[in-house]
Amino acid sequence: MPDGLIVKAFSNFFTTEIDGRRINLQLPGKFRQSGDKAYAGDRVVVELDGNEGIITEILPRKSLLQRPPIANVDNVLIVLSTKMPGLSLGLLDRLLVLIEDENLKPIIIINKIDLLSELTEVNQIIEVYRDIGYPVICTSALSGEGISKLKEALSQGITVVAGPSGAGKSTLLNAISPDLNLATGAVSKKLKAGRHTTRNVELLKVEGYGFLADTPGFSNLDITSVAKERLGHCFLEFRDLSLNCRFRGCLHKSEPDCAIKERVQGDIAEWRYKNYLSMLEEIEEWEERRY
Ligand SMILES: Nc1nc2c(ncn2[C@@H]2O[C@H](COP(=O)(O)OP(=O)(O)O)[C@@H](O)[C@H]2O)c(=O)[nH]1
Ligand SMILES: [Mg+2]
Ligand SMILES: [Zn+2]
Repeated sequence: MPDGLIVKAFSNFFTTEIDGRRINLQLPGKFRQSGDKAYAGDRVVVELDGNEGIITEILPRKSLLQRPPIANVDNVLIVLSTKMPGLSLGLLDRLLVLIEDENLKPIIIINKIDLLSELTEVNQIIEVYRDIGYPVICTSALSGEGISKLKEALSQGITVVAGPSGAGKSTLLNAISPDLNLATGAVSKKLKAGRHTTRNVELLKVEGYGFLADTPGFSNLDITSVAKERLGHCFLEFRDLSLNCRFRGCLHKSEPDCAIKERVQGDIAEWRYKNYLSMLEEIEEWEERRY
């Protein structure tokens, strides 16, 4: 039996790509009864009968992103812009926490660099994230600057694009592959409003780069699903340092001899620590209300 990749999930219908062909399949009731679901990004074994068929097996998945629901994501592109909307480090750090919590590998893109008279305005920020270990690429979807670097950084597989509305996600994807012809600007806002109401996901095939999901991606930036003990782990530069905290399970807040607090402004950027504290507070408040 052939296997295929689900590229589109719409209620119980799954558009599946099998040897370059697209076939609409349904998930038999026995899966639903056992609570197994299928998602865009899943590899499935199918039983074909002409142009129809059924899914007989969902192959083991490496990962499952919750919002948007996509299985087996290989890359996450975080697209921010220098201006319109301005660079929000709070949003960036939140996205990074969600991505680290899912054990995914992000690429940070700072788009609209054509709107800066000098790159020095963002250089310090870029250095901080590069030192942590994140790839950062500066682009202008308008002038084409950085697009070839971005293409090089994209590996095969499934790529999800995240970031605030208006940062240039769709314009960048069009620059990578003009065939995509995605709606940009004001037009896309209307489309998005419609799309938000559904949980349908579509993976777009990009010749040479696998599949891209241009969803409102991580539009719900709720971090309360992250356990407070795990939050520090989602700040990569805290990981090794926190071994030197006096207490195991130190939350780096008010504990004595905290190695993280000691390094703020040194190895740790002040805004990263502040963003950590405000997320921690949010998680603690949510946990208190819950119990
Ligand atoms: N100046 C400038 N404008 C851009 C750039 N990339 C996108 N835009 C504009 O920003 C607006 C929003 O872009 P869009 O791709 O729809 O953003 P999305 O909501 O993230 O998908 C559009 O009017 C684009 O033309 C860029 O690199 N430089
Ligand atoms: Mg868009
Ligand atoms: Zn500590």
